[in-house]
Amino acid sequence: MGSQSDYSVMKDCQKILKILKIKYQVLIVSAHRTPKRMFAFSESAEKNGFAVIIAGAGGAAHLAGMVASLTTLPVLGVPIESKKLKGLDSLLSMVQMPKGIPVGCLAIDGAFNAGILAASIISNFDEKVKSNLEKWRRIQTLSIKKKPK
Ligand code: RP5
Repeated sequence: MGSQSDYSVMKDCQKILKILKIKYQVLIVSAHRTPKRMFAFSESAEKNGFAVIIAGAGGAAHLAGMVASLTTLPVLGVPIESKKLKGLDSLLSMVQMPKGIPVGCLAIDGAFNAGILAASIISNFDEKVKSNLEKWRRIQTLSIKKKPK
């Protein structure tokens, strides 16, 4: 994520990754405040065993796009709600990536879904994660009542 201030939202992602037993790292990597850290992380991510990168950032949220430009790993972007524009700035910065370098953009503050989507991608080659995800989805379905209280 781009800042410590994104963590309250990105914790949701951590929550589902833990439930689905997916190994992860949580880091602050800012495209503009720590550009060298962003380069080093992105360029070595594949070699370091990452399968998916989830980038949460707000405002002029260029983190996901910049990371995506430095790796061919799938990059999922979580636009974080901003104070001034309620996250519309973050959303448009991420979703409007120019042709050639895609970012899979989630909803504003959609950190939980980013984790689920990462699990779906990982499920393509990891049977254990696939079965954890399927189980979690079954439980979710069963938890939905037929009638409201
Ligand atoms: C972005 O600027 C971060 O991703 C964060 O959402 C936003 C504000 O950062 P702080 O000023 O709270 O550190 O880089």
